[in-house]
Amino acid sequence: MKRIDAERERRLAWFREARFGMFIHWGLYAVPGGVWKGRDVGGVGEWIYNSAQITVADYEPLQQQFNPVKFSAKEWVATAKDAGMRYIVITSKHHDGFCLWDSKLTDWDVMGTPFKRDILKELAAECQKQKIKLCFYHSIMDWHHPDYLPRRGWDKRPVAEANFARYIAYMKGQLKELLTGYGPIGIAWFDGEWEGTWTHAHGEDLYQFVRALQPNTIVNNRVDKGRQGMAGMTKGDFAGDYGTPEQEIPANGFGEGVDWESCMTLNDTWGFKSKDTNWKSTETLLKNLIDCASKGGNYLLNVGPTPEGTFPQPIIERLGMMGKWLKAHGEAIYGTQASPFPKPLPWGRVTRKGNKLYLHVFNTSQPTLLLPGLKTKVKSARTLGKERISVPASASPEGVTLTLPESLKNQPLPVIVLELDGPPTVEVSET
Ligand code: JFZ
Repeated sequence: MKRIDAERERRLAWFREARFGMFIHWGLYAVPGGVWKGRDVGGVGEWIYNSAQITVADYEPLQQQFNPVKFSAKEWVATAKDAGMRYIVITSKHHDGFCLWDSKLTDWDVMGTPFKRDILKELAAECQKQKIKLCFYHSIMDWHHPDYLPRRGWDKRPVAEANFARYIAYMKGQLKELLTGYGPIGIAWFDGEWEGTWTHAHGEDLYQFVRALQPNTIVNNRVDKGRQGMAGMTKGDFAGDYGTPEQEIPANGFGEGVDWESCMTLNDTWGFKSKDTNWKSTETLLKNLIDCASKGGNYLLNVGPTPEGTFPQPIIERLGMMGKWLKAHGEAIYGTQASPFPKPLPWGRVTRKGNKLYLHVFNTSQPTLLLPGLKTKVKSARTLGKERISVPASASPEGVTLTLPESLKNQPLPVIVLELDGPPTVEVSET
């Protein structure tokens, strides 16, 4: 039985409509950019404190080196908007505990750097101006705070005085700053919940705490203990509004009412790494976005800005091209529902809006496309775009077969719009 929760439907409406967001991992780790004492440290950039087993005393001087003079909230937000992204999730605080805003509760923040500007304030103002949702990633795990437990093995600061309850009070105080001083916040995106000190009771409490401060804020499932590994979905009765697959897209959707968002990197790191040039192609990125939408989920694509405060050029190029595709094909992404076919089709992906199906053709080299088991009558089939080329369709016991127009053969990721006589009915054959 599906629980119909009108409040939840209303609160998640923008998230379902959006389909595409920008993740930003930015902090002190951008300064070493994956290199510590001349050594290329393995792993993701934002984990360098952990991967290179740096002590707090050796990590702290990075604060004096953080001076991103080229940072422009206006440009960042414009880049996200032009890419067709509908929300931004930025690290207010990552695992190293460093805060990108002016926090009254610590000096381990951006005001203690030579830059001395409240980055989140500037972004909040720009997001409101350019009409895009601002969201915060906030790490529960904190390698820097003296009250956080457990300590890393090489961290020799005495633990006797550490008090985890006091750490939670600190974290809540900071969330209060973030949820009361920066306008409407779309999502509170928690992380680091896997640590042994964090319990289900903590998760429930933190979820309610956020909802009480901003009733419309969506909270991801990493607030609590229900997430099942990298696949990211919650099993059991745990807090959190949606699932968070990481670096993967589920094989199939989960049906209506189960919300999720796959977060993925553009290269192989979240936080900036100077030597990581393994950029995914625009085609791959767009296919990922389409794949997520076809399964009823969102795509949260990560950017790791440089220590100067800019987006690496390969990112700008790819986001620009994605935006171009979305300008022409956005109708087939935003506000769509999952495909009515239970599994991805071999030639591409399908999204749906009411009685319309959008066929995203990944493989344009085959002469026909089969929509297996589709029983609803096709009223019209045309390409999405100015030309509106008509596409021949014929029904058979197997389903509906479309003949791919010659002109689509060398187009990157074309979309065909089917108008059906009613809501799609798909008969699944058991094989
Ligand atoms: C987490 C962070 O540690 C990482 O730095 C980044 O912010 C990413 C979006 O989220 O990464 C994880 C989280 C969970 C697992 C692995 C990496 N896990 O459950 O195996």
